[in-house]
Amino acid sequence: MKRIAMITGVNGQDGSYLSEFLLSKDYEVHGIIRRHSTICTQRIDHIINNSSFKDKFFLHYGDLTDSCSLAELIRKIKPTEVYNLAAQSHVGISFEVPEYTAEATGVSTIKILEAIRQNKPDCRFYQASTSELFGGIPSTVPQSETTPFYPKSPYGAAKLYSYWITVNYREAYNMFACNGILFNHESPRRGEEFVTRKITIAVAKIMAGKQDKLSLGNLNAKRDWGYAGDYVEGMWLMLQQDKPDDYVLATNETHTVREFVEAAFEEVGIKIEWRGSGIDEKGYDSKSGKLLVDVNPKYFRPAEVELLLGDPSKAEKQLGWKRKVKFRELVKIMMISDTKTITPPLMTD
Ligand code: NAP
Ligand code: G4F
Repeated sequence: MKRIAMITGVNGQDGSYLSEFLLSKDYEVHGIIRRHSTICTQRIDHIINNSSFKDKFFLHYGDLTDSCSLAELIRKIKPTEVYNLAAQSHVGISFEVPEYTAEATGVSTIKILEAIRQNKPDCRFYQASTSELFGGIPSTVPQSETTPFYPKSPYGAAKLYSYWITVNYREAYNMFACNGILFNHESPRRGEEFVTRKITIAVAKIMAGKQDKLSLGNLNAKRDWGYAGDYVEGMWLMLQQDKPDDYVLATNETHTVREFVEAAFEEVGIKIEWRGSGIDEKGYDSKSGKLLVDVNPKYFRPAEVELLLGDPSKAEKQLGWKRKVKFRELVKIMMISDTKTITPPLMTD
């Protein structure tokens, strides 16, 4: 049978890695992009411009908030698998655009599920669920498929709806619908407003003399950070099983934002010495004494998820999935990439 995947959010971080992965498995891949006033396909340009994918990789305009376009796309493409990755995916920004986040990250999921149910009910469906669902109960770690949910943001609340409507369509209509409850995963393609990429870009710019210091919010937050390239394989594995189910993908390791900062600076030979506490905490170059990191309350969130640490044992056992890239290697990959892109200014007379 011809394998046809439809990916919403194809030009996001995960969409770009998933496209590469599925094309390597000989899928026909249909990516959904929304219209921008400028072209925003940087993460998939290498696929678009690769002539060997000319008859295998297709882009279509669509929008998560527009059920007409989603239904028409399902009718036209007739996918065998749909990966619903598109979302307003920034937790901090979801406090600023809460209603839009509810539409794009929550309600949109039923539009896709209905479009599948009515037009291609045998199509398998992957929903990009998230560790943000666990949010507010830090005592329950490590978090697994059986940990109670307690979202702490408009983003988390919207994803909670998407999680349950996916379970509901599986149970009510016998659809092959799965939730991947993914913990944070990063890469050189990570959006620049997420903390890891913000850090690696800043360190590269500081080293190139293009930025003075890095300003951050909560340095104590702990995240279970993995590599996006590893996680897209897990998404695909979920849709290859005999029965649909929900799975956590995580590394089972957690690190503070402060540790990520230290690791990124270590990659360029700088040891950070911390002084002060709370909003007065500052990070200095231990050799030169130069101020490199400070705290700016504007990056604090109205409510914060303090601790995420995932238990991926179900996925490891049932899917045979295992993350390959470890924390320090991830920081290194991101630092190498950003250091290459951000070059020092040219010397002039
Ligand atoms: P991302 O880089 O922010 O990509 C999100 C994609 O969604 C972008 O391509 C974006 O398009 C698209 N999108 C947003 N609003 C849309 C709309 N109204 N209509 C159509 N497309 C729209 O996110 P990611 O890191 O790849 O994450 C993929 C999914 O996994 C998201 O649903 C995210 O919430 C979830 N997730 C991510 C993580 C993580 O750590 N990365 C962990 C758990 C769950 P534009 O490029 O046009 O903006
Ligand atoms: O990188 P972040 O913005 O990611 P966050 O909030 O954990 O969300 C990401 O992972 C979720 C999975 O758990 C996904 F569902 C979601 O789509 C997204 O991909 O922030 C990480 C931590 C937070 O505690 C934040 O408060 O870093 C803290 N932080 C400290 N200073 C900062 C900053 N975050 C950002 N973005 N920018 C800062 O300056």
